[in-house]
Amino acid sequence: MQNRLQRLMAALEELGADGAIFHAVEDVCYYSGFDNDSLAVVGPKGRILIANALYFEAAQRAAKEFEVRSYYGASFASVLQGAVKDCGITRMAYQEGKVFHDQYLAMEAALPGVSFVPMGILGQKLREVKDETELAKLREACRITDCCFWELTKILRPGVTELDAATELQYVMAKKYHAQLSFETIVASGINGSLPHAVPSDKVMQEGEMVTVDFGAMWEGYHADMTRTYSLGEPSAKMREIYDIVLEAQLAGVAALRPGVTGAQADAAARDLIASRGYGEQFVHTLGHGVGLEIHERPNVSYRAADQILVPGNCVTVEPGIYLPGIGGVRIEDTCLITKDGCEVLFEAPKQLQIIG
Ligand SMILES: [Mn+2]
Repeated sequence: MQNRLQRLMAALEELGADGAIFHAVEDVCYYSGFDNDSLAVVGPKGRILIANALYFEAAQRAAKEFEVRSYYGASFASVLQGAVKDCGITRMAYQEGKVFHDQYLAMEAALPGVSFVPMGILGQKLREVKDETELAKLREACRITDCCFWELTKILRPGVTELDAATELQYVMAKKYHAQLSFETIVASGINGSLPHAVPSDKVMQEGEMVTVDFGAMWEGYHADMTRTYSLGEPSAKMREIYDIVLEAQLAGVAALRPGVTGAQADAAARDLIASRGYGEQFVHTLGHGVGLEIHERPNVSYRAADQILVPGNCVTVEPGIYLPGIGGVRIEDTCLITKDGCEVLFEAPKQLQIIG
């Protein structure tokens, strides 16, 4: 935490601020260790967590580097005033993308004499490179997700609904692995596979269909993100064709990941391959995204990210897909860590087509 707070203070100085207030729970957690309803105020003279009274003691236990104050029995404005003053802040960076307009107006009214500096992407940028503590949690999230890949080979069956499969996976993840879901599981079978972010339905999975499952475990606040497409029995020739192309593109994307490469270059490695096989228009999203305390965070691995240079310690997904309305879809996704000279895929689950039954 000390190291994170030092990097923050240096970045704030560059921004022209002498302190900051964090509203986003991921950032509050990153600097304080506490991951619930609270605001983190950090300045040259102190660090104060303003917590809802319901979480006062929990915040004290978790946030060892912060003084915790509750606003129980006092006005929020007066507690905020006191905290900003005691932290010695006169030019306060704030998360303009995370604050509701009424919260901003209340801050402004409570803090006359304090100038407000929009933080931009500074908050997220400081979380782009994962430290060892974070990597241990990410690895555990990925290990559990790997186990769930095998659980899915038992859960997915012709005759089972998408919703039942998603519910079963969620139960196993909680009961057997004591993990939370990274996000709502996607189970998309047959023609539903053409919806990249399908919501599991009461559609019954059929023999001969492919099923795309996008899922992940969350461990101590850190998210894993995996997608595999399974086949219930022998797939059609068309689905087999697109599976093979997506797999080839996914491997090309992973192979492109190394320090110095831009998000756009990594994206192009997979996208160009899919386009060369005639399915460029059917790969409708970016190659991947950063993962960590948020399921989607920086760095971006996207055709739009020509200025995003990957460095060791970045943790990103590689997830090309092909989506054919009325036929189906395939997506294959790994969570990867950028290393000194390449990348490490944090999953061991196979990517060859798993034919179930
Ligand atoms: Mn993803």
